[in-house]
Amino acid sequence: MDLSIIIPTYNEARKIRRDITAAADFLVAHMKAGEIILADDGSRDGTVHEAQETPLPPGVTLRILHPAGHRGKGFALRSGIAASQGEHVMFADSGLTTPYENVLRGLALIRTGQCELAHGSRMLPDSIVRIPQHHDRKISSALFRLTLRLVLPVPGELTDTQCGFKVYRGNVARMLARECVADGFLFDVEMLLRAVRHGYRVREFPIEWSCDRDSRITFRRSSWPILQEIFAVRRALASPSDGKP
Ligand SMILES: Nc1nc2c(ncn2[C@@H]2O[C@H](COP(=O)(O)OP(=O)(O)O)[C@@H](O)[C@H]2O)c(=O)[nH]1
Ligand SMILES: [Mg+2]
Repeated sequence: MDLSIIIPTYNEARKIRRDITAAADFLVAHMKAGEIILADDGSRDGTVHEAQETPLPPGVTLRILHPAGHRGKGFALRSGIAASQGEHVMFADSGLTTPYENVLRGLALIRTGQCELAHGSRMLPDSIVRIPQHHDRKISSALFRLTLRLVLPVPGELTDTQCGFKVYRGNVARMLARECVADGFLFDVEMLLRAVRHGYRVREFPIEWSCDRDSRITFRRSSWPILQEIFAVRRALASPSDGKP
């Protein structure tokens, strides 16, 4: 299995068919064998039903994880990574904000031994932003990045830790995800910090990106949980028992 594609979803019934079809087409065109894992999280709008009804080409498998209750994007991604079998594991937000082909650059970095984690970035000179974020979201993202860097040792050279398009060496991702504690949007930052701590290498690759303004994040409702999670990750990393089974 070359690649596992994980799509985290929370109430994405309107988009999920297009996501799955695009992911499956990509796997058929570029991989010998691949799987799609829907990491759902208690969606109540029929996301799972829509996913089950999406036709798949031969050779592509779709696994649907939908535990009872709602735990957050990070929890869903952790479950998706634990269930994955790919030599490489990627995740991509619902909504096709970045074409799947873009991951080939990240995979090339891993396959040529340049890194174990490859992050899509919207901020590199070769990145293409087709539809930019609204000003209010730009401001909240900038505040988030500033807070993150004040509280956690995020490597200074990384330009876009929050991009929802990342690919990992599969066995490394499965090991790191087992250690992670973040249930929410801090999950990929925690993966990154744990990777650095273990001596794994992280590289960025440029992506094409179109902002999807239909978001589950709102400044009013999401800021406080995200802030709490930043400190929860800091505490977990500082704990003497961290990483021990
Ligand atoms: N499983 C799960 N997925 C989530 C949750 N919140 C958001 N997502 C998914 O994560 C991806 C990015 O979320 P989105 O709200 O678009 O965030 P934004 O792109 O940063 O504005 C989408 O695929 C969402 O469906 C959640 O609580 N659980
Ligand atoms: Mg989005």
